Amino acid sequence: MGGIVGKPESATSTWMPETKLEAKMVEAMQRRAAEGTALKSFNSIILKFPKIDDSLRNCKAIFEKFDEDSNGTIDHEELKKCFHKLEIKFTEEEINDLFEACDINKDMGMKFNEFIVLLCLVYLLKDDPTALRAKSRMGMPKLEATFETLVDAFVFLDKNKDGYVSRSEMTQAVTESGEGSTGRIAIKRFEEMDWDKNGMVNFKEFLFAFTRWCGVGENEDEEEGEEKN
Ligand SMILES: [Ca+2]
Ligand SMILES: [Ca+2]
Ligand SMILES: [Ca+2]
Repeated sequence: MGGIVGKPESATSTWMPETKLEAKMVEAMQRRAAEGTALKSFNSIILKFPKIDDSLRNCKAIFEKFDEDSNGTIDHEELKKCFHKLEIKFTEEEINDLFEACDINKDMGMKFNEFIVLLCLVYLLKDDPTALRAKSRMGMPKLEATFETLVDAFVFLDKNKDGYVSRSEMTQAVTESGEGSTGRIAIKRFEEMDWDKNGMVNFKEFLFAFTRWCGVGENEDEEEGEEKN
């Protein structure tokens, strides 16, 4: 890698969300950040990887349930029914925005990895502090515990609580934990996460990175043009 050195980046500058959905994501993340994080070190995130991995894989059954015609993709109609069954209330516009944001290969459908990211975003967006925090929101308590861990990890990394993880925040998190070689891997992972190479990682990018690290979606028929460094 290279050519990223001269990019202006500071922990104090505010990053403007580009879409309404992203603005809502950032808002929800900041609300969540105000409650703090249970994670104490970068290493504690790494230690949770295997459990997250397991849980995301088990999510396949949920995916298959909502992929009614079993074509390996959840289309718009199937997604609407899925939300209806989970009693998740979204406006038509919100569903469209979510769908578009998560349909990264632009095939007008939710593949398994895209679906996981979508569910986790739903989990974050429907995190209404005035309502059922303790109660399972989507009727999938195990999966929600995993989503909570992912949100927690993001909150831990987002030191200035602006809803984005910058490269310097990633470095800070790693340095604080005093981890040398793990740290270098972490920075490399950051580069992997930062798809549009703007020096900032939002929650969606973070989630997609997780699904790739866990190998979810690797056996899809269409490979996502994996970058090799
Ligand atoms: Ca389908
Ligand atoms: Ca897709
Ligand atoms: Ca930040």
